[in-house]
Amino acid sequence: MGMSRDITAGSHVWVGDSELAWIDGIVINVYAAEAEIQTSDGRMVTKKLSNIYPKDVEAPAGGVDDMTKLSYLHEPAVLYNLATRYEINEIYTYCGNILIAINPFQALSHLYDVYLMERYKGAQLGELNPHVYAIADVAYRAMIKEGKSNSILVSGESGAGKTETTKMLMRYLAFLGGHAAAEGRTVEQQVLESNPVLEAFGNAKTVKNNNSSRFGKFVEIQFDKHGQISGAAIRTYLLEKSRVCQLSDPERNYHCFYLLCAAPLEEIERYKLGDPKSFHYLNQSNCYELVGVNDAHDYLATRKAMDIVGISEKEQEAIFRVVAAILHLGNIAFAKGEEDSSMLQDDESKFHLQMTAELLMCDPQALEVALCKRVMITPEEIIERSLDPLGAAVSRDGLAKTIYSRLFDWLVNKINVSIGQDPHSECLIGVLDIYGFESFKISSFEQFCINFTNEKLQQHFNQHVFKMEQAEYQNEEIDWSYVEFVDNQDVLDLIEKKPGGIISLLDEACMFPKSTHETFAQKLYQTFKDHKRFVKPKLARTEFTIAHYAGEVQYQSDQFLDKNKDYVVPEHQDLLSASKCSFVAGLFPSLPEETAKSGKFSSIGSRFKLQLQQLMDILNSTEPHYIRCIKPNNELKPALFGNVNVLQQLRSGGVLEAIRVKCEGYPTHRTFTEFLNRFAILAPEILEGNYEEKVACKWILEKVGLTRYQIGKTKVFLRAGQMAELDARKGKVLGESAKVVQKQIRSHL
Ligand code: AD9
Ligand code: MG
Repeated sequence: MGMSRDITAGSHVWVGDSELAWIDGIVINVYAAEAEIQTSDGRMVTKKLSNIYPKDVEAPAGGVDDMTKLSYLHEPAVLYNLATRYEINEIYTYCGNILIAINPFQALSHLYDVYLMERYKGAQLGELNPHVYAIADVAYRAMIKEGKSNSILVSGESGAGKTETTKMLMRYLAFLGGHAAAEGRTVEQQVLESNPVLEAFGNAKTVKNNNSSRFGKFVEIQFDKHGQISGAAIRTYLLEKSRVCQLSDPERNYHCFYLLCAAPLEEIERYKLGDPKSFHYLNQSNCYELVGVNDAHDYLATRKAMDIVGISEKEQEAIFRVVAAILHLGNIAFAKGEEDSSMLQDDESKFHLQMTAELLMCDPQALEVALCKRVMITPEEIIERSLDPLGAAVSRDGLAKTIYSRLFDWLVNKINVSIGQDPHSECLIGVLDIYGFESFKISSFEQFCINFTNEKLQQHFNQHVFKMEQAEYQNEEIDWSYVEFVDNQDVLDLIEKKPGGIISLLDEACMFPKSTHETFAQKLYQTFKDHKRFVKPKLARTEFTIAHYAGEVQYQSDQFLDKNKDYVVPEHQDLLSASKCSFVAGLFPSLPEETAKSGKFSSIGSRFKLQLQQLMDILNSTEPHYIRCIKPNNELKPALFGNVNVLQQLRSGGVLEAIRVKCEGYPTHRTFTEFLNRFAILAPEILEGNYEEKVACKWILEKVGLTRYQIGKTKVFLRAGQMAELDARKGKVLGESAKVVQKQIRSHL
């Protein structure tokens, strides 16, 4: 929505630009529905009036630290403000009480000094520069004062800085709620040291981030009645399993594999490891080393962190033995045997099979059978069926993925047990570090789950922003009853409604033996042919598109059925639950007879939905705070601010949506004094009378002829565009008085 009325020759404006998203310029001529503009890089362009936005010529040079201080709250103003600040390393900006954090891609150590922590302690929000510490401080104070739990939701795309931000939040909370002179392992130390442990096993280098978290995380820090940290719980979501056995250049597998290959010689020999290049699970990519990372050092650091979180020496040995076993397992290759069966490819594969069995402490023969054969149980008989080499490789990879994900879950559980929950804690601060909205050329089930998460969080966010706005209106006692609020419930229904939503239909398809992804896709097309948020792309046979709040995403349904089935092959289960190593056996507790034999699948989608609902329940019982991380460029370089890129993230992070919600109501709030300072010139007569500020403001607004504004107890509330109208009027008055002056000057000559 442009603000065409106010645009005249000489107006400073923003116009759309294919490269920069927005560029500023000056209007030269206005025609009926278009204007001719000279852009600041010297071009002449013609644009529709409806696509032209006014530029605030009175905006301060270094930008404003809170978007709500912008006179015109629109997309170009928001973008320009962030860019201006980023240029001078002001990476944090508020948008009301939301913190926007733009990744500096360089160490700004002055921003995180301990003395700064001292300064933020107890400071009012807005008193100091915007900062992560300020948000953590507000959450902590609110918790202490109101005895209510708080949460801090950190979001953003991969590489935007969520995990770094989360760690700063945790450090600051540990600083506030730590035990001053405590010795040994304190709860807060354990909480902090859980980070390197989880990162070693759950992070990997991807194209987008050298230390990308491949799982979602919610850390709940519990406090006692003195405001000291008394316990913690970590919940994780959807670890990316496929990475264990499938890599693409130039990514890496999980850090722990490379760390172990760089372990002290004694361990390397014990596990018969060596160059990472010799392992199939690592050598599918050509990337082995990371710039600035020393795997040998990190291996020891990880062991140390494990000590602190309470993982015993013996357990650590078992953990890394399992990691080594997975590497050997990956090197077992299969060749065609008799008929459709498969056999170990060569002596090398036999060696790796032997090693895998040794490390997992299970029977090598049984391992080979579990990899190459399947038992089929029919009502009449039990049949042993051979797998062909391809099937055996799939079986091997399945086993590797299962072992790894169980290992990860074990670690999370162990850390939780070891840190301990405080049963008496009444208040907590939850910190959420979760994957942001994703849209790839080929988006699959993982993106579907991730984007579902983001829809859920978006709804929570919108409701919160809306509520905060209303609270402000209520405080000022203005009428807001007609301000409408549109949210994304329709997308959520499409995905999670029971019955009938996509997840339900997927589960049905998974239970029905004859379904294929084609029949699943047909079912979706049929069911949702009239759904506003569902699109069948032209010519599509199995793809479908969802119109998410952050944009359309096309999903490829090919692997939805497989990926939704969390199914452990009973042969694998039996093999490992019989391991002589209690640690390994413990990863595979035997299942009740019935579930094991029925082959009934458990749905990842439904389980995830449940987990998400539990998360939302917790979040709903807390006072939320939001941090939106932004990745300013894809080169991961400092001082590069890509407009188009940033805008896309402001959109998918809901910042623009929050602004839309604000714009539905009264996006501009000004105290009476601020308002008069800017606009008294529109009614100079009020300067003569001795009017009350409120009356004076009203006088001006009436004189200008604005209508739908509101006057509160201390502030003027303007609808979108009204500030620009007032400025335009002011410009005219100034122009006229300038003309008068010029005339006078001329007549004097
Ligand atoms: V992912 O979704 O887990 O792939 P994150 O978590 O959003 O992603 P991360 O926190 O890992 O991103 O940040 C990526 C990199 O940006 C870090 O490894 C740092 O090199 C860099 N970074 C992020 N935030 C800061 C910061 N405040 N100061 C300096 C930063 N560097
Ligand atoms: Mg991360």
